[in-house]
Amino acid sequence: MTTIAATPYPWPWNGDLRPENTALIIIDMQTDFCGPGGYVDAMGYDLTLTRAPIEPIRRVLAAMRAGGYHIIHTREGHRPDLSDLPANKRWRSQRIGAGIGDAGPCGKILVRGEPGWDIIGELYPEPGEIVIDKPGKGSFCATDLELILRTSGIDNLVICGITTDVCVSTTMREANDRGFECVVLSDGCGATDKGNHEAALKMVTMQGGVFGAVADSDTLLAALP
Ligand code: C5J
Repeated sequence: MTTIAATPYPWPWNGDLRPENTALIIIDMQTDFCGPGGYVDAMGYDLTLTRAPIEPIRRVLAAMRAGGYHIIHTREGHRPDLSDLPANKRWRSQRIGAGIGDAGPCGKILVRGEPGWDIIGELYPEPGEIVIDKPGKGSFCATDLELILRTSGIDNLVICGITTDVCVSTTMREANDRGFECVVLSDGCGATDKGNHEAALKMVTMQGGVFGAVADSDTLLAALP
């Protein structure tokens, strides 16, 4: 029986924490969300907020790779012909001056295969690690993530990445509804707004852990079997 000292309960609920049944899922650590010239930069947000989790994730990724845990990366992005880009999503991004599919300093914003869409070098997937390409905020929508998790016998998800209040939160909620046991790393995620980051983490812990639990990366690393 192994648990980590998470809030609001020792995680996972049943103490069954093993490399075989546990995955680290790193959400959207792409240049478009945390690099100069990318989508978040074009919208005018402070990149230090979305870059803050890089180092904590790097340490957790190294430890979980070494421990033989499942490693899953996600990328938000659209087909080059934009056939999977809803018109309202495109319109809203254009309104804020960062049109998805439009040319920018890192190539076409949030388009698969473009430099800005790629995962940052510090956290780049190793050969054999699962990479999920998703057109939306949640990692389960229009992807094969659930099939992969069930086929691999994964019950527990350690979730990190960006942004806390959007793709991390949506993915955690989707996973929780499907019966997966989730913990989100408080210093392993970040948002374009500090208040939203804090609120999104707080929401996880209400109602006894309505979406799972919250822990920081040092606490996870200290307890990881
Ligand atoms: C956003 C994300 N914020 N990865 N995507 O549009 O959170």
